[in-house]
Amino acid sequence: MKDIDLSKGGANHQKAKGTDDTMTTAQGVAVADDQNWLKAGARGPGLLEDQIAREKIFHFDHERIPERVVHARGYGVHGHFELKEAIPELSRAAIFNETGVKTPTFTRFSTVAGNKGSPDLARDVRGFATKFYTKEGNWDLVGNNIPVFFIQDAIKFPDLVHAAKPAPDRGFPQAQTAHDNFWDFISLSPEAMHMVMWIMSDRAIPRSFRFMEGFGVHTFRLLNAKGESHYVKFHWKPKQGLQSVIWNEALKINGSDPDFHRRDMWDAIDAGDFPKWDLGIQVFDDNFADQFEFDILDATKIIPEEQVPVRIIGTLTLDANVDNFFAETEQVAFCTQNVVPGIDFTNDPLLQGRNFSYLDTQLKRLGGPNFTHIPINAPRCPVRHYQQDGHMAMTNPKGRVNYEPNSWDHGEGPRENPQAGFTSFAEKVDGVKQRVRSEMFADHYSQARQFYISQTAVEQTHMANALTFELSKVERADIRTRMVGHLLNIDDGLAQEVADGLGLAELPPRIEAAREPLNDLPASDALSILKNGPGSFKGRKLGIYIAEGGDADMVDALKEAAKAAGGMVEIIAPHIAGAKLSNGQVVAADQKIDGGASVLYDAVALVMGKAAAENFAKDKPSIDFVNDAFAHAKFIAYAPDVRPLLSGAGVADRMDDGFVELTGKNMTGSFIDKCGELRFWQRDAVKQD
Ligand code: HDE
Repeated sequence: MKDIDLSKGGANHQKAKGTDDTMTTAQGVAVADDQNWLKAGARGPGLLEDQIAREKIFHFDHERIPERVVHARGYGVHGHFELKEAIPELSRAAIFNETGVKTPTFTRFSTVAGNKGSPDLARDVRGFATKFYTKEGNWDLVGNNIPVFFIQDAIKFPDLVHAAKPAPDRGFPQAQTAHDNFWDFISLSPEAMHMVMWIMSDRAIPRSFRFMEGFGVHTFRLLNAKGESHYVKFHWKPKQGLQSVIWNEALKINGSDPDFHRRDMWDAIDAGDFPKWDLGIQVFDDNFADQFEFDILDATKIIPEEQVPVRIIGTLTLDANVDNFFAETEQVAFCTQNVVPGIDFTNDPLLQGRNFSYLDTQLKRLGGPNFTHIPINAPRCPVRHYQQDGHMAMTNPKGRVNYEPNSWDHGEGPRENPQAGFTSFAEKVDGVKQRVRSEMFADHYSQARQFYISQTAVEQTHMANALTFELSKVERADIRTRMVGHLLNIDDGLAQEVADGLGLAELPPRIEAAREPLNDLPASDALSILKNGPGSFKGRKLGIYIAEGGDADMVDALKEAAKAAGGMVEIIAPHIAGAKLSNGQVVAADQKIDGGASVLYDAVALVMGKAAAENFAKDKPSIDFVNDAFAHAKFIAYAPDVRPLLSGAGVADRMDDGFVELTGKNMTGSFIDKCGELRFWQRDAVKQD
């Protein structure tokens, strides 16, 4: 048979040059041919004997582990935590006492409802879980970007998650709550109403993981060296400021770049723009707990920052992307039960259930009890015990002894240490064994209302729109009206707006509240995103749409101004090869116009020659680019020659102060300054009929 050279036509079967680059099997045996299964003749059947091919296929077949039952879609990054202020009076944990020490961390951000491959901009809670590899063992702070939760007792979690996830018969909808089952469950669970306000707010569609807060949610305890306890709530405050997108934008981002959040994080870290969060603590005692309006064990309630200020004690910096997504992000195993001496649990019934669930889930996902041997989960401090064996054991002890007490190791093996060891708070507990919830948990509306009245008018409008959108996807009218009945306990105006949005002829009856809501809780500025924006363009992205004949100096000036403000720039052009500008130079593009939708940028600039602008005035992707930027209240800078495109997009006679005409290079600085406000909200607030 003729020997055909397969390397022709692109096939590149490069041969090893020496032993170092020789491919081997998993058993270390050198591979001679990685292209062809062993066959009986060139056109004959494959032979079962081919141990090399079978090993390769066998391993491939087992590449997947079960995805997380919730929070499947996630993105992990390495970093470190540095304590700024020691708190020995509150906690004996080393991580809270050694200032200046950099404790390594791994943080995984996630959505909750969607599968592993679902889009990043689903309306959803975001997980914010951090593993601190402290010198006293691993501490996992497994929180969310919303400080409250849907339910009060862990026994309801499977119902909540079943209702939110795809219906069991049809297997959809994916990664969204806009469907009957979710709102059916919610409308029958008044305890969810506070959380509902948060997920219907723009908190559930963050612009980036970098621009959102994090919360430990539950009340935990801090224990000092004397064993004294203080209650604590943990907060992550992003140094980057808060920012979210608009719902219509989220829908389009999911199509334009379903990996928007993970790409954003990867790019920022890759560019050396390391995101940082301050760790804050709200600390209080039994006296406060006794006089607080709600039960501090109830995870559907916050403690307003005005009542207990957040004290900043340290900073988390995320500074390294993973080397391998599977090994790190997929295999990381967070457990709420992972605490170190000096941190302890409370009787929050949600936290208590979680302490069971996470360990159990890791056993299923990682296949055995030795998941702490996987590098991403392994503590970075000495580990000494007599646990042994099991699937994939990597660190079995040497020698004869595997129990204690024993007479073999002369007292040198691992032994308990009452001083250094973990001790629980000596809380007095007594009670009647029963399935109940504390009566104090029964107020479901007061803080929902407090959240709503703390928002700006723009944010309130977004909430009403979100509720209307979601409930309009609900087929059953009784579920829709039941939800409006709940809203009447929160805010009459909101209920009316949603009822109007749904086209209800009249308001339904108010749902009877288990406990009369308090209508006088004051507004809290900390609850609004817009009141906590960054005031700068740092870490944000400008999209410059260029085309033939555009002013080259202007493009450079825009780039410089954005970079000077700490922002990033992408060039969009009619072709990926770029566009020839006024100086005859071709500037390469990062995106072709139909792949670089304006939803991917925080602000946009348009720089092209007149002929090009006239040409693209009829081009659908170009029109969408302008229209979306306009509709999403973005700041838009344009060279005077670009007016024909603005006319073609129908915005030329609707230009407002969110537009900046680039009449000279000096305009670029003031444009980027404006962009620091992130959006021109006056445009968004205009109600369209
Ligand atoms: Fe989770 N949750 N959860 N959860 N959760 C999981 O653990 C669970 C809850 C949170 O990036 C699972 O490893 C129960 C609240 C995050 O890997 C599972 C209850 C909060 C992550 C589980 C809750 C969270 C999870 C699935 C009700 C915010 C992702 C995979 C009592 C404070 C961690 C896994 C990561 C993951 C159970 C409620 C946050 C099944 C039973 C409240 C950030 O164990």
